[in-house]
Amino acid sequence: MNVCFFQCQEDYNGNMYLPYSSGMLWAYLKQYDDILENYKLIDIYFEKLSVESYLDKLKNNTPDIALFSNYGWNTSYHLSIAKAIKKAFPNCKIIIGGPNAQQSEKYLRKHDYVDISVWGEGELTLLELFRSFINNTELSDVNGLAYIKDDTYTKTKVRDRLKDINVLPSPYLTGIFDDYFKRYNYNFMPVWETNRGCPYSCTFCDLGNEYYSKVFTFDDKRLYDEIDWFSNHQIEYVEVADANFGIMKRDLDLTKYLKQKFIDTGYPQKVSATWAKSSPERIFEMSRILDSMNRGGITLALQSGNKVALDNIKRINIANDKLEVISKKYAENNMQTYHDFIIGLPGETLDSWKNNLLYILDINPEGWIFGHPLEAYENTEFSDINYIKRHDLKFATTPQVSYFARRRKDIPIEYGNYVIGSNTLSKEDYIECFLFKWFLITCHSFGWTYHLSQHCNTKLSEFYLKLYDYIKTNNCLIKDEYDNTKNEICKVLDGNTYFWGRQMFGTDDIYWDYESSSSIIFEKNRKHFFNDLKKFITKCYPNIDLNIVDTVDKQIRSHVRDCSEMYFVDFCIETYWYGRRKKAWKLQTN
Ligand code: B12
Ligand SMILES: C[S@@+](CC[C@H](N)C(=O)[O-])C[C@H]1O[C@@H](n2cnc3c(N)ncnc32)[C@H](O)[C@@H]1O
Ligand code: SF4
Repeated sequence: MNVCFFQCQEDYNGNMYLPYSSGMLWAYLKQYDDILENYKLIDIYFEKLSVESYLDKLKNNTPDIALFSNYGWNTSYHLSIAKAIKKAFPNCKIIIGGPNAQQSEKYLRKHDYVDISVWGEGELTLLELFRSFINNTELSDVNGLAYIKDDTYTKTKVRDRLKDINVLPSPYLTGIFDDYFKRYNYNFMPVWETNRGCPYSCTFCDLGNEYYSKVFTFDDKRLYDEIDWFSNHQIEYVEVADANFGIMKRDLDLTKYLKQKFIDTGYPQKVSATWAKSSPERIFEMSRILDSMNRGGITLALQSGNKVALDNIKRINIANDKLEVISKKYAENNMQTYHDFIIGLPGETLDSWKNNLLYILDINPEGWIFGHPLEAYENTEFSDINYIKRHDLKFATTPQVSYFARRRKDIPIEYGNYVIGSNTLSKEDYIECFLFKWFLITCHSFGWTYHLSQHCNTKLSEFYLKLYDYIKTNNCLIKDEYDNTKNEICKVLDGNTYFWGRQMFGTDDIYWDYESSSSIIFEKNRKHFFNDLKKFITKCYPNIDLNIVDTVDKQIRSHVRDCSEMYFVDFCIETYWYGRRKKAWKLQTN
C-alpha cells in the first residue's frame, strides 16, 4: 500500500521546518518488517502547494493511505487536500492526527472524507492501525481512534502515554530527511525534542491536558547524536520542541554541547526554545552559554498579570519580586528577554491589561512584549461549552494570525477561532487592549520613543500614559497610525477573509505585524514624526530641552534616510522582521 504524509507549513522566506512529527511516525513504523512488506512511503510532504500540484504529484503514485499532521497553522489547508485526494482516489484512506485533529461525531460527519481521526501520541496507534489493515481486524481494538463506519460513530479508549519514549527512533538519525537536502533548496530547520509532556495545566494550551502532564525524556546519547547530525548537515537554526526547555538538569549539559559544536564546526548556529519557568538560575546559565546562539532570547512568559485571569486559565506565574530580580539580571548582562501575553483571557479587564503591560515596561524596559490574540483550540477548555458559558466567551472566526507570511491565492486560507470578549472584557475593550499593546511595542520596543522616555525624568509607565493620552487628543502621526491600526483590526474581527497584519510594499508583499507596519510608516515620515514629538514635549514636559528630540532622532537608524526604495525594503526586513527581538534598530545607530 502506498502511504504519504502531509505536515505542511508556510514558507517564511525560504526557511522550512523539517516535518518532525510525520518523520517520527514513519521512523517508528519502518523498523518493522511486516510494515515494510506491506507499505511503501511515497513521501512526507511539507510545503503548502496548490491542491492541483499535489494531485499531480500523486497521479502516478496512487495513494492508499494519506496521513495529515494537523496544527492550527495547517488544518483548513490539510482538509482541502484530504478532500481532493478522497475525490480523486476514493479508495484512499484519510487519517488525521496532531494537536488540532478533532474526534467528535459532528466533526467527522461534517468532514466525511476523513476516515479516521487519531488523538494523542501517534506512533503506537499508527502501528496497531496499520497492522489491523494488514490483518483485517477490528478498528475498535485500537486505542486512540475515532471514526464513522456503516454510519455508526465509534471512539475508542484514549491510548496511554508511552513511558519509555526511547523505543522511538530518531527520524534524523535514521535518515528520514537525508534526501531532502538534495531534493530541495530550502533552509531546513529541525524541531528537536528532548522530552515530551508538560507538568502545567494552562487551559488555553493543548499540552495543558492531563494526558500530557508527565514528562518523559529521551536518552542523552540520542540527543548528543542529534546535535552531531545538526552540525553535520550544517543546520543554521534548531527549534526546541520541549514545552519547558531547562526543566531538566541535563539541559545545561546539552546546551554546553550545542555551543561547543558551534565553536568547533560553525553549526548549528541558532537555537530557539520556550524556556522553563521553574529553574531561573539554570536558565540564566544556559542563556549565558548560548549567548549569541540564542535566537529568540529568554521567555519570561506570563500570559496575564491578572490574578482572576490566571486562576481561570489554571496558571501560576513566577512571583513579581522574583520576576523583577531575574529581568534585571538579564538586562545587566545584555541578554534579551521576552514576555508572552495573551489578549482576551477570561478575567482580564482593560485596566488590568494596561497596568500589567506598563508594569512590565517599568521592571524590564529592555524586554520584548508579545500579545498573542487568544485562539480557542479545539482540544482545549476554550472549546468546552461549560467553560465558554461560565466566562461568557465571544468568538470571531478569522484567517489565522500568521504575520510575515506571504499569502498565495492558489492555496486555501487557514482559519482560526479567536476569543474576542468575555464577561470581563467587551469587544471594544479587546480592541483597545490590542491597540495599547501596539502602541507600547511600536513606540518603546521599536525604539521610536525609547530614548526620549528615559530623558523625561518620570517612570516609563507615566511617560507612556501621558503620550497615549496626548496622541488620543491631538493630531499627529502616531494618532493616524492608531486609527489605521484600529481600522485594520476591526476589519479582521468582522470575521470575513481579511488577514491579520498589513502589506506595506504592494499586493505581493508579506503581511507585516501592526507594530512593524507603523514603524515603516514612521520611518518614511521621520521629520513629521519627530516634529510631533516636539509638540508633545512642549505641551507635556515644558521643562525638557527640545533639542533632546533632535538628538533622539539621530540615535535611531539615522543612516537610512535618503536611501533608495530597494534598500529600504531590505532594511525594513532586517530591522523590523528578523531584527525585531534583538532590537536591530539599536545596533544600527550611527
Ligand atoms: C515546533 C513548534 C512550533 C514551530 C512551528 C513548527 C512547524 N511549522 O512545524 C513554531 C515556533 C513556528 C511554532 C509557532 C506556533 N505555535 Co507551536 N509548537 C511547536 C512545538 C514546540 C513542537 C511541535 C512538535 O513537533 N512536537 C513534537 C511532536 C512529536 O509532537 P506532536 O506534534 O504533538 O505529534 C505527536 C501527536 O500529536 C501525533 N501526531 C501528530 N501528527 C500526526 C499525524 C497522524 C496521522 C497521526 C496518526 C498522529 C499524529 O503523533 C505525534 C507523535 O507522538 C509544539 C509544542 C509541543 N511540544 O508539541 C507547539 C505547538 C504545536 N504550537 C502551538 C502554538 C499555539 C503555536 C503558535 C500559535 C504560538 C503563537 N501564539 O504564536 C505559533 C503559530 C505559528 C504559525 N502561525 O505558524 C500549539 C498548537 C496549538 C494547535 N492546536 O495547533 C502547540 C501544541 C504548543 C502549545 N503549547 O500550545 N510552533
Ligand atoms: C508554544 S507556547 C509555549 C508556552 C510555554 N510552555 C510557557 O508556558 O511559557 C508559546 C506561546 O504561545 C502562546 N499561546 C499558546 N497557546 C495559545 C493560544 N491558545 N492562543 C494564543 N496564544 C497562545 C502563549 O503566549 C505561549 O507563551
Ligand atoms: S502554556 Fe506552556 S506551561 Fe502552560 S500547559 Fe502549555 S506548554 Fe505547559
